[in-house]
Amino acid sequence: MSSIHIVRGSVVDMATDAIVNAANNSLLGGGGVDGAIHAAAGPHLLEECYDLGGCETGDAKITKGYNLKAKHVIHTVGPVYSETERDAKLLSSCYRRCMELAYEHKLHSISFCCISTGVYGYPLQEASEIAVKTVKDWLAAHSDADIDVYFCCFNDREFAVYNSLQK
Ligand code: AR6
Repeated sequence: MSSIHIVRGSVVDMATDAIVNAANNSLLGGGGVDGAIHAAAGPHLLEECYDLGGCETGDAKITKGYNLKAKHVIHTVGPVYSETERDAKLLSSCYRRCMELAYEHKLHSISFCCISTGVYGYPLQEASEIAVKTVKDWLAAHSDADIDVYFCCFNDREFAVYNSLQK
């Protein structure tokens, strides 16, 4: 039986089977949550990322978690907000691909940060609606899945927006 939770805190600290990194196409680190995850995981994460050969926008790739509390990191690349129809498709694809990877690897818990809503400029309200709808739809289509999903809100604004969606 799967479940969805909204929590206030950093995805970096989550002791779930996987945490989701909002990465860039190189998968070789960056700022924001990407920098924080690599700093906490240690240098072996970057070594594994070198062998992945990057990642397309809307896709995701999985690595080990190294020094993190999480066993795995699922690296996904959200769209840079462009005010075109592609944005929503690509962002939705990120969430779907992360859920697929979690399922394929038989993981039972996954923590998402708010992909694309920082440096990549995706408006938080729109992005949060896509995040929650995509995950709900995916879980509805996979009733055999047993995955607890955590949406990690790094600041008060994210937490308020995600909580307002539940009503
Ligand atoms: N710890 C935890 N969460 C954070 C942190 C942190 N230190 N910093 C930001 N967040 P962002 P994006 C949350 O900007 O918009 C990187 O350089 C933030 O509140 O990290 O997808 C990559 O390499 C938000 O919920 O990612 C890419 O180049 C979420 O993390 C680019 O930024 C995503 O914000 C990706 O931009």
